[in-house]
Amino acid sequence: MRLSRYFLPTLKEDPKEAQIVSHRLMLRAGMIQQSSAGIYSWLPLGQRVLRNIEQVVREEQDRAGALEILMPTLQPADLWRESGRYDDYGKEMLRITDRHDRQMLYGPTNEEQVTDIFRSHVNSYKNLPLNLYHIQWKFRDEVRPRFGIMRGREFLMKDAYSFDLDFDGAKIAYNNMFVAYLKTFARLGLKAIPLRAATGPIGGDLSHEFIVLADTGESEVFYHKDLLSLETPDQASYSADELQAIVDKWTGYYAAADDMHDAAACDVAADDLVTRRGIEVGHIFHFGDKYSKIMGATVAGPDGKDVTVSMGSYGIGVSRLVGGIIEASHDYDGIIWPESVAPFKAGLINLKSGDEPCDQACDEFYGKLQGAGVEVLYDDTSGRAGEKFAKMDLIGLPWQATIGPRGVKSGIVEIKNRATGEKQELSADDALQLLAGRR
Ligand code: 5CA
Repeated sequence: MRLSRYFLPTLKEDPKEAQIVSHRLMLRAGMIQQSSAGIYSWLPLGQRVLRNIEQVVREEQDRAGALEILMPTLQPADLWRESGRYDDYGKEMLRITDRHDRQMLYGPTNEEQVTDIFRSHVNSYKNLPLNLYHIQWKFRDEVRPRFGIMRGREFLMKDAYSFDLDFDGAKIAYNNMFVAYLKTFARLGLKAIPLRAATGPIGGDLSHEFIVLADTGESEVFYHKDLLSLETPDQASYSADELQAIVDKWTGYYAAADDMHDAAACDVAADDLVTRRGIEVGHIFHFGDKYSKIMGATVAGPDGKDVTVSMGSYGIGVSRLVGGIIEASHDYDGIIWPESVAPFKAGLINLKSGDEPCDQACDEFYGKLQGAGVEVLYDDTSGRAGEKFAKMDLIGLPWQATIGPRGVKSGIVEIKNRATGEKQELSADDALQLLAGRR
């Protein structure tokens, strides 16, 4: 992509409304634009990152055996009356009346909707276990939307819902998602810690939050320091016993957010207990028959008798993760994207646009990168060199390739690694090999 053709409305100054670094950098890097409180448009660069995160989340859900569906954003109020949550949800729910005076709502979550799908089509234990997920916009009329997309009113969530015959099956489904989450966050370049959590309006008795450490996180967390050095599971699939062993290992260390932390009950030695702040990027719940019972989601069991299914739900804050990753990975100059989610793998800087030999060398190198399948943003504009470097650092592409009059003469491309700052001068061919990941 040529920058001269792109839409990248970067800002030189820090926007006043942004209190935390990720919000500031997302606005400065031209990723988002506020529409109204807690509601944002995603501009091209932001949209690419959002898509990439969504794709990693999707691949790990698919790999874990969950099936992707897409449920609507607008739901009928009647479904929520059945579960009893229409009144309970209170002011956070955005209620809408259609032209026929039917009451609707913009979904804050989808337990009722998915239970309705399940009860309409699944009749036998033979169709279990089943896990259905979607990646869809949610709306919660938060009292205090803040920190940009971190606590939005409209936000993108991956929510999965598992259906099992009994608690033992549901526990395997829960563990399966727990392990999928560890893999997902690791692929996003994050160290996520699972904490035992309160269940809030979703309900149920078994729940974990996954938090990413960041000074700007909304909750205070307390955890055993060894949790951070546990290895992420990497096998494609695990047996039920293996899943349980992994979950036991990760939950064997003390870890709690402020609402669950009990200093008196915490037996971790003071030297081993770390207190930091964290951002909740995922939350999983086992709530058994809370919705299936009241909404009549049953299947015929092996003996022919009706069994109320046991359910869980599993959320990931896809749009929040954009901010979470920036909080975890930035420096004074801007964002440092992990390759797995970077909007482009590399930036190409033409130090002297308009100078024929420079333009020619850059155009040629750009063509080769494209030919090798490297996603590249080519700064072919007439800006000053300093501005171009600052912009590339700000938007945080993992690699920067620079070609200027000096390099053109000697056939040299300067390559910079954004994360380490390390620079090397390479021949165009070697630079191509490096950016194409072949060396
Ligand atoms: N139904 C369950 C799981 S599918 C559920 O709604 N869980 S949740 O309320 O914990 O939300 C799941 C995830 O969505 C959270 O872990 C968080 O990462 C993200 N999230 C929740 N509220 C917001 C918000 N206002 N802005 C951005 N992300 C949010």
